Amino acid sequence: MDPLKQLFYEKAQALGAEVKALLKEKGTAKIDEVSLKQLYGGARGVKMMVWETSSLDPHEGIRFRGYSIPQLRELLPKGSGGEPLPEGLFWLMLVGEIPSQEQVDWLSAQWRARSEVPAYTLQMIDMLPTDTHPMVQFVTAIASMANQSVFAQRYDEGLAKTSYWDPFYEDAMNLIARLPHIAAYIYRRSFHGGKHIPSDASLDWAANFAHMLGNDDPVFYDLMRLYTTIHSDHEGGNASAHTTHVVASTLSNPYLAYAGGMAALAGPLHGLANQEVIKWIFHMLETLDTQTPTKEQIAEYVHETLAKGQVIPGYGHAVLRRPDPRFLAQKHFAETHLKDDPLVQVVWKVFEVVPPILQGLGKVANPWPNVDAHSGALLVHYGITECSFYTVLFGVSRALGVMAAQCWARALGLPIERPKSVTSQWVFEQFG
Ligand code: HAX
Repeated sequence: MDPLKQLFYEKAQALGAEVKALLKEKGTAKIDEVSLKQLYGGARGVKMMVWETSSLDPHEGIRFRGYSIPQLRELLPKGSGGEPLPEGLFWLMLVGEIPSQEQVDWLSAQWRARSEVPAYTLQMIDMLPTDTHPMVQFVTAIASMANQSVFAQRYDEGLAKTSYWDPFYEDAMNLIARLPHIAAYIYRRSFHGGKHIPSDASLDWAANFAHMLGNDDPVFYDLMRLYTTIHSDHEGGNASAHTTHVVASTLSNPYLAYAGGMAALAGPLHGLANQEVIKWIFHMLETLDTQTPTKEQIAEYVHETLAKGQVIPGYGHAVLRRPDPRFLAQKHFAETHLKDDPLVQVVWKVFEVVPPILQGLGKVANPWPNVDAHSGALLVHYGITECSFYTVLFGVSRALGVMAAQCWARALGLPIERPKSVTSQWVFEQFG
């Protein structure tokens, strides 16, 4: 058994035994109540799922196994430019321990060894019209690999429930290893005439992804390391994670589960917001006919957007009640590497203008920027100008957390997810 799998197995056995004992003793203890507002309001705040890899505090932001993003930037093994290696975060999320450089190097090599995408998947991508939205190509490509699922094959042969976690881990590792290659393939065929760039075996997972996209600037390598670290997980309730969790709970194979999650990420209220932000900014600059709008001009444009009944993309959050630490991490990166970039400066000005306006509406629970408010400007600076691709980048990263969490779901033997629904008639009978 490989060293990461062995460590995961030991940790999972130990926690599994503790959970079993707790459920036996206190299984009927109440942890939450549900209000009518939550019933009709997207189940905000309802505690109904176990997710081991990260936890989101409304005021502090995301913590991965208890570590904040600034702590991860300090403690995880780093790439050449000083940003954390996403390999280290995956290790941390899976087994709860900060890995050594040697362990991270082992994981980079593992993913390299597992990275070959089936030829038929690439051919299938090539069958789609080149103007197919990159997220549609991404979802289709992921689903197409389902017939290579080790989990599905072993299940078919007759797999004991206590062993579900094992082939799930194999699929998770293979999927994560392949995603940058699939994403780069989609990018190069959609926007660079199908001129693909071979992988570089000397590079870590994120740097190789940057390389295959077509930019070998070491600072861009570092941006991709940071980007894929901070987008990796946001506890279990967000739509892409939750969808993956529900689909995987049916024992549908990990590729299909992740394709389902990516379909959820493709919505504009979720991951597609990174595309929408940059489109909104470019439209604003075009409408105002300037690259350096004043705060007053931005405010006027924000009011126009709201008057049309639209949301300001990149602002607001279902859980967070402060500026997203993932936004701040990207801002910090920009301050270090590209503070004079005009588009970055527009993003910062929007950050000054939007929150008080949203606050003034009196209904927006969180007027602050989320992760998607900053990423586009960074990507444009490094030549990734095609904003319809941005959610694919997010999707490559999100696999790290979601797949690690699903390894835990199988190891803990979590059952098929099946909450209770009620009709409005029932509601009125009870409360009308
Ligand atoms: N602009 C304008 N209005 C907003 C708003 C925004 N950015 N954010 C919330 N509101 C409005 C809601 O539309 C809602 O209005 P109605 O009562 O008229 O329907 C009201 O404020 C209350 O909503 P909320 O409780 O503050 O927010 P929700 O939990 O319902 O929704 C969203 C959270 C993220 C979906 C929401 O803030 C939004 O639509 N933001 C813009 C899109 C966006 O940036 N999405 C990405 C979020 C992060 C993420 O998942 N990334 O992948």
